Amino acid sequence: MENTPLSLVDRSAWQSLKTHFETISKSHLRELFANDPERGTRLSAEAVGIFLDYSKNRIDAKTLELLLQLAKESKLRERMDAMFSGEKINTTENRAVLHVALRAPKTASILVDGQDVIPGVHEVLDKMASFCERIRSKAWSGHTGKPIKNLVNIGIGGSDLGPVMAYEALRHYSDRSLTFRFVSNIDGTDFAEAVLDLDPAETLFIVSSKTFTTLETMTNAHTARAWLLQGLGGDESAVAKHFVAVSTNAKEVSKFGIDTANMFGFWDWVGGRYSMDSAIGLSTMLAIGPDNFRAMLQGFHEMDEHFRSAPFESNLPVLMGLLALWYSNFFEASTVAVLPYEQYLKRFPAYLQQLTMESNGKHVTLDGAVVGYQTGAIYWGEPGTNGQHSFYQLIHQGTRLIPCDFIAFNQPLNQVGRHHDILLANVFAQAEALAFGKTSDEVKAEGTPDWLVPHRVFEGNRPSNLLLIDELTPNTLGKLVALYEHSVFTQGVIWNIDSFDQWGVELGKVLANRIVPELEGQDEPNLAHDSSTNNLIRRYRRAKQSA
Ligand code: G6Q
Repeated sequence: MENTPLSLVDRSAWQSLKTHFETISKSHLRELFANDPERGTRLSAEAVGIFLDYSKNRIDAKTLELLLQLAKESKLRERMDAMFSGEKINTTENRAVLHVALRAPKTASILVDGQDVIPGVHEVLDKMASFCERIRSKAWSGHTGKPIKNLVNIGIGGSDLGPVMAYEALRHYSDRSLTFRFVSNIDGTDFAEAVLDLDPAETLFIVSSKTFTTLETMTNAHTARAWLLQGLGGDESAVAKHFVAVSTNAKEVSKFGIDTANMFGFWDWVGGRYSMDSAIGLSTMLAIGPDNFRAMLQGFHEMDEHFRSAPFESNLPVLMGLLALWYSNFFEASTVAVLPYEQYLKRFPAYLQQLTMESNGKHVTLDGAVVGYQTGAIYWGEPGTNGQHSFYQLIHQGTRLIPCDFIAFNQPLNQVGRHHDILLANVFAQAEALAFGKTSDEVKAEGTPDWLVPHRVFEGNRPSNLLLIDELTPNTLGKLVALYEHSVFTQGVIWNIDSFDQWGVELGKVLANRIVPELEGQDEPNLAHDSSTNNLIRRYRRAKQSA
C-alpha cells in the first residue's frame, strides 16, 4: 500500500538519527547554549497563546531536521488527515477516531459511514446546556421538592479522570453553591466517603459510562440507588429526579431505571480517554456553566486547527511528540515527568497518565508485528513546588535520564502577596539547574571541602520543555489537553501502533468477573487457577468466614 510507511527502524531518518545520536548524546547543554547565543529564543514556538521553550533539550539543528524528516517518512500528515476526515484509523476496533469532532463548530461537516456527525454533537451540547441551566438556576427539584445542591459523578477510567481533572483545574470558575464529588473505585470507601455528609434529597447522580456495563460503575450506581431510596423512603419514582446518565448504551440505561430523556449520548468514535469534552464532561459543564464549557471546546478546537494546519517545524504537538520519542527511543528514557506549577492542575498528571499510557502502551504495530523498539513512556508527576521537596532529587542527581515537561502560567488565579513571583522563580530555576547543573569547580569555589565536592556536583544536561501560558482558563485548559492528545497521536503514528484501542483494560474487565463468584459462593469452589491465586482465594475465604 502506498500509504504504509517502511518499518520504523528501516526509515532513513531513523537510521540517520541513530548515527547522529552518537555525537549529540556527548554534547552538554552548557556547550550547546554557549555556542549559540540565540538558542533560548530560537528553539521556541508559540501558537494559540501557548509558548513552548524547547531549547533545554539535547538537540541541535540536525536533530530537529532528522526528527521532522522522520515525521514525514512516517506519513504523519496523511495519518492526521485520515483522523480528521473520519477514517476508521482505530483498526482493531474498526472505529473512527473523532474527538476532534466534539469541538468542531456547527458549520463543520465530518462524515462517518456517510453520515455527518456534527449536528448530533451540537444537539447533545444544547441538551446538556439546558439541563445544566435547570440545575444551576435551581429549577430542577429533587423528589421532595428541594433543589439539587450536590452532584456526584459515578464513572471510572476515561469516564472519571477527565471530569475530575477538569473540575479541579477549573474550580476557580465553578459555582461554589454546588458540591461536586467523584466516585470511581469499586472499593466501597470511595462511595461511603463521597456521600457521607450529603442529603439524598439534594443529591443528583450522574452515571457516566460509555458501555453502561463496567463492573465498578454499575456496582457504584446500584449502591447509589439503594442509598437514595433508603434516604427518601423507598419510592422508586425518586430515581428519575436524582439520576441522569451519560452513555452510548440507551438499552442498559433504561434497564437501570433512568429515563432516556435524561440520558446524554455520545458515540463509538469517542474513546474513553478522549471523552472529557463530550457528554462525559457533564459534571464540568454543571460546575463552570455552558458558556465556559463552550470556551473550553473553542480552546480544544484552536489547538486542533493548529495541529492540522501548521508546518511541522512550528507545530507544537508535533514538536513535543518528536522530542518525547527522541528520549524514549534514543536515550532510552523510560519516563517523562509532568510538572505543573499550578495548584489547580494537581490532577493533570493523573489524567495524562491514562491519555499517554493507555494510548501508546502497545507492543505490536498496526499489522500485528511485534515492535522492535520502545513505545509509550511512563508519565508521572506532581505539581511544583511540592515535588521539589521530594522526588526532584533523583531528577537532578540520580542515574536516570528523566525528561521533564514544566507547565506555568503568567497570571495567578489567586493573587496572594508575592506567591506567584516566587512560584515562577522556582519553575524557571528548576529548568535552569537541570540543564546547566553545577560543576565541581563551581562547588569548590563556594569553599566546599574536597571530600564533599562530588556530592554537591550537579551534572546538568537534564532536558526539559517549558510551557508558558498566560492564564489557566477553560479555553487554555482545552488547548493544553488537545496539545497532549495530538502529541500522543504523533508518537503513535511514528511507532505505527493503534493509539486508540485498550485491550489491556478490556482484559481487566473480564478477569475479576471470573473470581467474584469464587469469593462469594457458599460452597468451597473448585479452583482452577495457578497455585498462588488459588491460595490467595482460599485465605480470603477463610478470613471472611472467621470475621
Ligand atoms: C478509556 C478506556 C477506559 C474506560 C473505562 C470506563 O479509553 O476505555 O478507561 O473509559 O474502562 O468505561 P465505560 O465508560 O464504558 O464505563
